[in-house]
Amino acid sequence: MYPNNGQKARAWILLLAVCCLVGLLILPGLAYAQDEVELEVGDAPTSWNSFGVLMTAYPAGGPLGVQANFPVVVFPPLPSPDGYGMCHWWGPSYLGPPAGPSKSPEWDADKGFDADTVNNINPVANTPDQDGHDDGVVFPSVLPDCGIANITVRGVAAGDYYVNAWFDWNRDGDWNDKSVCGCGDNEWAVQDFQVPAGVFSVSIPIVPCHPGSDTDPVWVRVTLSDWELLVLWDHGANPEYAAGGIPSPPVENCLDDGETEDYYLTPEAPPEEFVPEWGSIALLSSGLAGLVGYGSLRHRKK
Ligand SMILES: [Ca+2]
Ligand SMILES: [Ca+2]
Ligand SMILES: [Ca+2]
Ligand SMILES: [Ca+2]
Repeated sequence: MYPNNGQKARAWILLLAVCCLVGLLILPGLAYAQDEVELEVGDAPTSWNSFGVLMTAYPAGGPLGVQANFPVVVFPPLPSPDGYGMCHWWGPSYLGPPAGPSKSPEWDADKGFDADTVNNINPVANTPDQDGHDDGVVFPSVLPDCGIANITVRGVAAGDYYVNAWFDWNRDGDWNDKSVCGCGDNEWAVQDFQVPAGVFSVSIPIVPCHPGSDTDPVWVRVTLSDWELLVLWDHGANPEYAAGGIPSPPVENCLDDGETEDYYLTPEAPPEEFVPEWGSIALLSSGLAGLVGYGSLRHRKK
């Protein structure tokens, strides 16, 4: 015996009511659970934010020059081309001086709870770089183009942990580019540099690259975690990790423990080297020749 139209309609209404009830019960629970999460995330600018407005990478804070596309926001409506914002589950390890506290929790980069009282970035005001405790990395004042520079990274690790770092060498607002100057590091410049358990301070060599000027500002991300990103990257299966982001779904892929610090660096110009010009060399040569000639004349007169 087949149900008539009236019975079918009632069945559909009942199914709809059950779905609504389940939704009403589950969704607030999920939202509550998400809002309760305490993470540690970065504070570089990104146009892939919760407000759908463009942010500026260079110059930081605008006016709009180079658009920022860094993976920063953990729960954006649309992920960046390099995935979701790098994030860490809360834990005891951090970048910074051992006395601490050297990191602060937040729910996301641009909305919700933040222990610093301001969010890490304010997309509407085009203001990045507001996370507290960016205190774990010392950069040299000069980053020599295609030379070697050493960054000092200090912190506290609950075991054998790893430091990763990205530099936006070509200044295009992301950290996903390969070798830019043909002289060494790609933008994933430090890959799983292992640091010892406990209080650590390490010097890590990098090869900087400046396609424009040596003093062009550059956004840098430095991350500490017990996860090896080369393993997570998995030969390119998860390219987001190579570009400072994480794949979807975001929270499940957040790194355990550790911290991410984002920096807006403005390197100083390298000291000028003395390189004599050809005109000076010719003048010096003729002067020396004249002296030699005068000396030989005097010698013959004696
Ligand atoms: Ca820190
Ligand atoms: Ca920062
Ligand atoms: Ca914060
Ligand atoms: Ca780049």
